[in-house]
Amino acid sequence: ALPILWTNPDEVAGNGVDDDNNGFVDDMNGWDFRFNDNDPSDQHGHGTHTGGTIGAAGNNGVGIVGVNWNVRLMVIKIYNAAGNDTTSAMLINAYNYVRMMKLRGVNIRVSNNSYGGCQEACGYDQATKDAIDALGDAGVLNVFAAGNSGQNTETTPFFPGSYNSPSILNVASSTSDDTRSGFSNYGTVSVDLAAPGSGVYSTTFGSNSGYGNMSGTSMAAPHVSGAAALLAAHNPSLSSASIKATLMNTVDQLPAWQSMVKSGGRLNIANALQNPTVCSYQLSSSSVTLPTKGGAVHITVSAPQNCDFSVKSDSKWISVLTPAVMSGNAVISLWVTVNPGITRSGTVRVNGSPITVTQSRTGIF
Ligand SMILES: [Ca+2]
Ligand SMILES: [Ca+2]
Ligand SMILES: [Ca+2]
Repeated sequence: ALPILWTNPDEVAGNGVDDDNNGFVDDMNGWDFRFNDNDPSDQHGHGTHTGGTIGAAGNNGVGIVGVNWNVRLMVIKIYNAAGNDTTSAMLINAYNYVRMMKLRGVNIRVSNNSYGGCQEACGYDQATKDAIDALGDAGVLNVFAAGNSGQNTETTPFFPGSYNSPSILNVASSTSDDTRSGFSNYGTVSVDLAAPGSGVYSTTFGSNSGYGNMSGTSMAAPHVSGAAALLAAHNPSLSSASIKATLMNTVDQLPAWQSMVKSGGRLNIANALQNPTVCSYQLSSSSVTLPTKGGAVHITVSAPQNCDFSVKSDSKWISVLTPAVMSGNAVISLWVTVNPGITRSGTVRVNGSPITVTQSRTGIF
């Protein structure tokens, strides 16, 4: 049956008043960021199909069931009836709305993002990435479709899925034979795992009782989103990093996927429910002191496999030499500039936790 929509508990429908004072009038089920109105109803069909895969209602003898058949879906519309004509600004507004609602207490655990490429995300866009990162920092796991160009995204990125963000889980499409769908993008760094995306049967647009097949990484991503929502319901204390790591660490390892995606395999939800990975990040040191001449600092991070974390410097004089996003056991390298003046201290944040870096003029020149 059709998915069950999330309903805004603090909004009164149709009274023309922004009852919950969140800046959006009568946002009962989400928002339409393409046409900027409170009716995000699908006019195309793509959203209805992916929504059904995530959460078509079950245990009622009607049609299909979603991966999580008790989930509630907040509907965010970003396309017109032809399934295009959106902009990065509309995407950013959508991410910001979801983040705001999460911070206001709505139990949003996962965003499903079955879209990408031109025109809304043609190339690398820092503002778009920052908005996704901010949504991730608020505690939302962002599941993306890896794209349908049949290309290696390490050499031909497909955004937003290809952004290097701890909160992004980027999904390729597999066939019923567990091989790569011919259209599916792949990449051993930027694509995380595979899920079924060829000939997926789900809810169709325009009827409350219609079902049909569609193919694409857009159909693979919602299998992973549904699995993430199921995992979050089964074990609410799992962080989004833990859910991401769990889904990657419990795939069925398959020869066809070994050199195609980071995890080397295809989603296995039963395995994920039974074998959670709980991400924690142990630092070899939480404070370091350097002499005036500065130099390199190396910090070891111990973390379970596929537990991703960001490394950010709060201070201009401390640069991060290693990548801004790392995973599992890793060594972070920092560079501290020469300081001829007074003693100073700054911070570098690993998964949000501070490392204090102090540079003292009493040190060795
Ligand atoms: Ca409102
Ligand atoms: Ca209202
Ligand atoms: Ca509308």
